[in-house]
Amino acid sequence: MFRLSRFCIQLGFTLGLAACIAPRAHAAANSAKPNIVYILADDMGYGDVQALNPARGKIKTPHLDRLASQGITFTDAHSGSSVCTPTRYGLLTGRYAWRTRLQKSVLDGSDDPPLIADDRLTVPAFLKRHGYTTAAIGKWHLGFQSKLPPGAQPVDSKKGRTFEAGLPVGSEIIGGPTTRGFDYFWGCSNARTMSGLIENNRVIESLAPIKMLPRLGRQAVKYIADHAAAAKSGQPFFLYVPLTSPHTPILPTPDWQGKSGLGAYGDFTMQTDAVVGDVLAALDQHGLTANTLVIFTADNGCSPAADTPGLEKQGHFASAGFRGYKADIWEGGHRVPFLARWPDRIKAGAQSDQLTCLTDLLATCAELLGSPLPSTAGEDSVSILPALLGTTRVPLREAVVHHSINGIFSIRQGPWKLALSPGSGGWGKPSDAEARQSGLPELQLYNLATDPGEAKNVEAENPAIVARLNALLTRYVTDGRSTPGPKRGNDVVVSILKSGAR
Ligand SMILES: [Ca+2]
Repeated sequence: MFRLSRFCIQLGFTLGLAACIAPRAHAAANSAKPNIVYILADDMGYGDVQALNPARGKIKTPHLDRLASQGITFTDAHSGSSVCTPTRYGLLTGRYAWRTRLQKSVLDGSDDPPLIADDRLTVPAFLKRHGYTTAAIGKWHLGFQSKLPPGAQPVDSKKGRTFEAGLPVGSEIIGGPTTRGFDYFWGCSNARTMSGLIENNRVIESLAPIKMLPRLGRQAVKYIADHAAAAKSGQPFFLYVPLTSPHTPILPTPDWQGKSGLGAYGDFTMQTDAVVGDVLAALDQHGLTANTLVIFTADNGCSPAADTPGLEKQGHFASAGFRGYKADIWEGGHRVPFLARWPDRIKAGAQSDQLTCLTDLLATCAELLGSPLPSTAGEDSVSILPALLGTTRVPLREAVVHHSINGIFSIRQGPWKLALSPGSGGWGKPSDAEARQSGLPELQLYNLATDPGEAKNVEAENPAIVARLNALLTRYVTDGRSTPGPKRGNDVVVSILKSGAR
């Protein structure tokens, strides 16, 4: 639907068909701009949300369950990648991260040049153009560089810098979130190599990881309190909250330890749910709930670092029966919880099986504000607004491209999913090397409608489908975009087949 609208707009501008865009502009003008709160959990499986996995989920998530019951649940939503950095790039830019220099894995965490080019339109930059105040509170993990304060001595022998201990207080952050569309940033680089606690472009404190999650929650609540009055008098906010949990280090604070009865990961996930509850309570307290679009999702699936075999033995299946976990090309790597609530516009208790990708935020915001994107932005972004509002059940996306930690591609269209590797493409068993050793085919084709667990590879029986999906993926790569519009370049040469594949 939006592909058509977007085409319509482009056509409208080209041929002067004003009637083509009038209905959308009219619709946007009639509704107040909502605040947008986007909460991104780090390494949380589809099955970690109780409401999404009633049969095989054992972790209590009352606040996420409430969000689901008050809004819409998407059952076929995907992170752009099976790992952190590339998903975050796609979320904020509407472009698949495999079009950048990052062809696999993640950024190091500190002192990596920013992955988002300084002239690229981001979601917060777009929203700022439309009167929004913007903030990111949490884990950035999209690169920045740093300048140590005068007199500071590097202590890390590996890189000649101080990263393991955190950047010294007073260090300057260069190319960070406040240069990529955010008015305000409070948080850290990533969850593993702590950069120190950063406010805007300055390290303000060395960091004790165990305190990070509750502090992030308090900071998000404070932001809502500080901006409530302005929001009610016409200046909406966009608050992006990329949480550091339940990613490693899995460190629930003492008041949460033992709560789940499933070990540290269960406790930490419950604490994560409680932080979401605190944010929802702040919106209630300040009278902002009705006109705030809250989205909750995750940057990739549950990590094996959560001790997934141990959780499974206790009856908790973090991928809810989907195959694999974080890093893999299988569904457990990238099918994520996706809940959206906006009481003024979204029907409570709704469900949608729309195929969507986290890259879709930018185009969704564009349609929401009735303001078309330039052709140089959001090359892989499709508006899901009609699905959010329940005005269509027609598929909005032609297809979604998935990507694993090892840079393995997969493409999904309708029920069909083609993966260009013989194994997991990540950490799951069999790895691609192991799969090759045991003679498994170089390609995997699954029909997710009949085989959601990706148990039966049917590539040999369906050569026409394999060829069609391969051709579509190739076109998306070579066109530099997967949405209608002029061809664009990728930042590097993108190799569709990784080493060893045919
Ligand atoms: Ca992650």
